[in-house]
Amino acid sequence: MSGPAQGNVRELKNFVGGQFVAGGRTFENTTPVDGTLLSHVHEATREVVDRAVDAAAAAYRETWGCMPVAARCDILYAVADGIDARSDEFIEAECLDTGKPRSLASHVDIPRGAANFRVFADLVKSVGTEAYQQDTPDGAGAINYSVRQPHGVVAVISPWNLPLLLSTWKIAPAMASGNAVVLKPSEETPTTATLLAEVMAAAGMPDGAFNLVHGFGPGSAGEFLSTHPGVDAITFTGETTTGSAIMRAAADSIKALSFELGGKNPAIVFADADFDAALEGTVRSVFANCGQVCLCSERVYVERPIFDRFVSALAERAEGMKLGRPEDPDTQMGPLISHEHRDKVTGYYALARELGAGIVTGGGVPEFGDERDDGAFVEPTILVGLAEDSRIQKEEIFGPVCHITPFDSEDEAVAMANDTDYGLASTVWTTNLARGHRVAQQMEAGINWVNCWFLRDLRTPFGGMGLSGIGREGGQHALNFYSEQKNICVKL
Ligand code: NAD
Ligand code: 6OD
Repeated sequence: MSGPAQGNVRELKNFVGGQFVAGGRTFENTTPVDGTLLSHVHEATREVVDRAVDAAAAAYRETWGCMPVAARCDILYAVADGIDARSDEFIEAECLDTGKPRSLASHVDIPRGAANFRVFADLVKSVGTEAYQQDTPDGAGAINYSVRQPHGVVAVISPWNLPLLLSTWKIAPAMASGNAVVLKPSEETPTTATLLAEVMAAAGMPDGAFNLVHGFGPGSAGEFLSTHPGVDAITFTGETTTGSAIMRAAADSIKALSFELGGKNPAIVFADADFDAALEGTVRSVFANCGQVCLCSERVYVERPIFDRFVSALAERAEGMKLGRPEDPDTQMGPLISHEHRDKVTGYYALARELGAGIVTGGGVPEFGDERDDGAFVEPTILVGLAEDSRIQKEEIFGPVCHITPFDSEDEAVAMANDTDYGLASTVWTTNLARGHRVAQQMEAGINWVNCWFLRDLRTPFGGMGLSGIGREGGQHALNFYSEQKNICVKL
């Protein structure tokens, strides 16, 4: 990590060609819990990004890209073990950078970071390709088969909400497939990415196979990387508008692109649902990680006979939610990622008020009377009464807030749920199994849950429709994206 700069304040450097290197200037990384300074981060200049891409290209050509698969996988397993061995450090760093409760980082973010490496190392060892026998006019026949080849240099550009989980979800399959990687983590959450670089080095990763550049988007490392002619593919997770900018930047050199973008996800609760399970699931799907999971439900549709009961039960749960510091074991919800993001979320609370929404609970900023008042906390909020075409129902807020709308028929619920330009995830709560299948299959979204939420099998296709993204990752789908398939036709 390049050692503490002063007191507990760290100095985070870029990792290029197996070495930690300084950038041009540094920027400050503070915690959203109370504004304390955590680190000075070295912003990668264009020259540092160039060196990272060159180092990755060399590792792809000379070491990592030509290593036998089993040897590559051994190193990836060592990376997973290295994360596990330093799990407490990773958890603490993720909690400080994001403000999320320790229980979340220790049960979800960090174990998934290690699991991502194991899952894709396992998978790549058994990956197959296709073969076809063909008749030819002369009767001799031909055989076609395909082989896989990595792209070369893959840029991974990742967001702040689940920093280690989401970056490793891309780094692991990219590297398992034989690509060298340059990671650009979010400027808001640079710490676990830097720890990962240390783990990579300790695991015996060849120099240059994994590189890390810190910085921002436009005019900084994000733009330098996405416009770089030496980058062959970009895998990006983040806002839809950023995805558009990256797509434009990558257009000139026709880079392969995989995008996991925003969402405005519906949850549909039928009157025949197991009420307690639907309530519990909706509490999670609306408020987990302070509503900052791309899969969170921001639009909840509840069948009219249970509407009032469900709204008051969800409000009661929101009002009882313990907001606090990550290390407090009672904490259920931390702050938002930053004051800037809080301004955006509270701006939507104000808009809801202006539009005449009923604010069932929340709608403001909590007061603690201690140092948390310098943090980016916001109240969990439930809205009702807005039209389906209002901005609140159309735009991604990315905070602990949902709007609840009543419905009278299955068709009406499906139509309202699908009335969005996004298409990432949906959730249906019902005890009628046929209805669960029927409704889930009608959802215009890449990931659809019935009677659960964020239950993941890493082999399944993951990705969004419409404004929510391009392509699918997960399991074989990820390995397909991270390699070029070449067909070979042999006349017999
Ligand atoms: P963001 O788009 O602001 O930033 C993501 C990354 O892109 C950061 O590293 C940022 O520095 C970089 N970046 C910004 N502008 C860039 C540019 N012009 N060129 C290159 N890089 C640039 O997203 P965020 O605020 O960090 O994350 C929240 C968003 O991510 C939400 O919209 C959320 O829905 C989405 N998200 C989607 C998924 C998914 O799987 N679909 C997962 C997590 C988050
Ligand atoms: O679980 C995953 O693999 C995944 N990509 C989750 C995305 C969460 C969005 O914030």
